[in-house]
Amino acid sequence: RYGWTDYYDLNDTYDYLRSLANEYPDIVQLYVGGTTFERRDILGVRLSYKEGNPKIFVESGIHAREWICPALATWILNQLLTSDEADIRFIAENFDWYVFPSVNPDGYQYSHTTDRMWRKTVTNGTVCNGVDPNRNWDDHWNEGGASSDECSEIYAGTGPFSTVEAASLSATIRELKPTVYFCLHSYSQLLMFPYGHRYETADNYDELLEIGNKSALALSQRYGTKYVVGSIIDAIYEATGGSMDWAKSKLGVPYPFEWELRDEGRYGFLLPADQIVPTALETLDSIISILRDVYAAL
Ligand code: 0X9
Ligand code: ZN
Repeated sequence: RYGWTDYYDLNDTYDYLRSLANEYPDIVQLYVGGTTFERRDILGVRLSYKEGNPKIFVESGIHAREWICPALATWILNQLLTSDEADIRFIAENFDWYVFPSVNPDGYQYSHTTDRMWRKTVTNGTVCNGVDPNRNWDDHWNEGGASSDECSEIYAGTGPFSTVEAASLSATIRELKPTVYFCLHSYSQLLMFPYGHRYETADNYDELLEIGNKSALALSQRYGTKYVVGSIIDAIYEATGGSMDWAKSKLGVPYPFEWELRDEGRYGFLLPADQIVPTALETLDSIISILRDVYAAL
């Protein structure tokens, strides 16, 4: 019943992960990445074909209303497990994948049941509900492009890692120490890398820009979809306390990339479900390009 011609809620998404772990027990295991305000698990899977691979962490759905992200994350898992294309076999078998389709599960469920345009976590705030989980990480926390106003869409929380979601997920990422960190967001068609602040540029900025430009070219070749490539602050805007900045600066993850997926605003967060598969196909082209370059550089 789960598929990619429609969007699915949290329970269906988690059931799909459980079905993969049942169907492919030697390759896929369930992996709890953290917990939430409403006591849900941040559920993901580990996918590994052999020992000793570099790790990829896929953080999807940190913003609740960006529904294309969980759909893309599960589509990628299905491809890694079932495709016989050489490029896909290569990335499946030469990396260990830790994929978390919805790292804001309370918010994702709330966006299905109550408010389709919900972005933040769910909390019982005194005045307003929720924290922007992509402003709550311990790197230049609340130093620009974030807000101390509980009612703001970019509310940073009461301090770095004040949310159980970011605190618990960051502990898992710290333990894993991935080589590659992918963030999935929508929308705007951007491919970004750190940083979202003006205090420094990434130590391997030139390499990330080159890999990113090649990747956006690969993405465009399927349907002509255009992506803008750059650091967060250059490509989109100043945004501090984001997960990818933390992964780069505090963990030293060498290859962090973040997609703002389709579209450019015609449908925005309400991207029609018939664009899930085309979006996924072109984004996988982009991912393959990055991972070919990363593999060559390691
Ligand atoms: O504002 C955001 O969090 C992201 N855009 S979105 O429309 N998906 O909300 C961009 C954030 C830039 N990324 C980081 N600061 N890591
Ligand atoms: Zn987002």
